[in-house]
Amino acid sequence: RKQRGFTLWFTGLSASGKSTVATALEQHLLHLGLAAYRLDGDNVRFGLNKDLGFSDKDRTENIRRIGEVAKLFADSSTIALTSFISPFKADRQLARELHEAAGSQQPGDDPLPFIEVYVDVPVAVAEQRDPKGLYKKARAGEIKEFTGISSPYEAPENPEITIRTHERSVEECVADIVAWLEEKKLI
Ligand code: GGZ
Repeated sequence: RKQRGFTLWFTGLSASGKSTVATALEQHLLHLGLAAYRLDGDNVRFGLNKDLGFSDKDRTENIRRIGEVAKLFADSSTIALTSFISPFKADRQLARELHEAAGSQQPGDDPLPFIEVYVDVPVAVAEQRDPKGLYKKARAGEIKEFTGISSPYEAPENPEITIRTHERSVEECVADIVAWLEEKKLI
């Protein structure tokens, strides 16, 4: 049976573990012989979205474009993994709707599955990790509008999957997501 594309949309604070888990999961999927592609700050914010900063308006546009690109990957039968903070509920909802609408262009088209993965880590934990010293700079006022400190993070209310990287290992988090995907017969 031909692989179906879908999007795994990671959302969570800076230093919550989104990219770490998405990278490990991408490796796992590739080893299974599945086509998977990860979109993250390194390949999107420095390219397609290099004109965007971190104002509310720019974050919204950042997420809109990423939603459109992820949809295209999913439509091409690839598993798209996105790891962006995506702090606003309405923006994540729009990305979800883009995937749902993708299935309604031609009769017989199915919606593209959109799976929200909430990387649920308290601000205190992310701030303790602070791998790039950004929280420290945000506390000092050197970075304005920093998510969790001086810019809001709207936690998902009904994510398909929740992972807690401060309570479980990366491998356990990946295994949880894989089990969910298998149960839904997506892989
Ligand atoms: C949040 C910021 C900010 C501000 C720079 N707020 O831990 P990181 O460094 O590598 O990941 C963060 C990344 C967030 O970009 P996203 O595209 O994921 O954000 S959003 O979805 O809100 O558009 C962080 C760094 O960029 N960074 N300034 N002010 N994170």
